[in-house]
Amino acid sequence: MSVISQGFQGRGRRDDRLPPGQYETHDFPVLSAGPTPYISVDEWQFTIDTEDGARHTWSWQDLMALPKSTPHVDIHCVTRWSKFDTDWEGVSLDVLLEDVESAAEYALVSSYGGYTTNLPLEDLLDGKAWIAYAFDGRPLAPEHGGPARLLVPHLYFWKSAKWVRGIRLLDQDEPGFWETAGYHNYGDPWHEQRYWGD
Ligand SMILES: Nc1nc2c(c(=O)[nH]1)N[C@H]1C(S)=C(S)[C@@H](COP(=O)(O)O)O[C@H]1N2
Ligand SMILES: [Mo]
Repeated sequence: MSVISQGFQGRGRRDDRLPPGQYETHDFPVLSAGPTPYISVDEWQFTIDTEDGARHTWSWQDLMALPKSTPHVDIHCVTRWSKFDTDWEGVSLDVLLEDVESAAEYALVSSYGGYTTNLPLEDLLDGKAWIAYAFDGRPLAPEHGGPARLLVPHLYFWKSAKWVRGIRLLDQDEPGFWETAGYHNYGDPWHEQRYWGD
């Protein structure tokens, strides 16, 4: 089988779309490490801080004024469920990072409520990640991360921080909440990178 078919969404046999050790579910399970924070769109803010200390801030209105994307993707949770053909609406990180000057290689994403997760900056670029605010044509429910969450479907779903509030761009990698607790630092579902040492 060619490598190309793996990431190819919406085509091919379903087996080809299921990463190793995963099963398909039609539910949308809720996985949260703590209570759901309720953030109104009036108080919601999203910031990107660069390694030089520059801060870029977007209000909800700012976010809504940006060009939107409608990613159609499969998602994979490290607890082994995968969900095919999920439909989202959001703003690509390419758009948000367009005017951000940075030579950083790493990103540390943080959420309202205190959750954090880390990934290489390049995994947020080139159409691979979004700030998503709608699911299935409706505003994103609070338990799924509303008003807005990170969506980075090519990595295990713990990287898709719910209730996202900001991203710090860093010269040096800094592990987030689950990464510190023993989850894999990168988390590629196709290589079954679940825990340290995988
Ligand atoms: N802020 C925050 N984001 C989070 C989590 C969390 O506990 N807090 N859990 C992660 C995990 S482990 C998964 S599998 C997905 C679950 O998203 P869902 O509840 O919408 O299915 O959110 C991820 N993002
Ligand atoms: Mo998860």
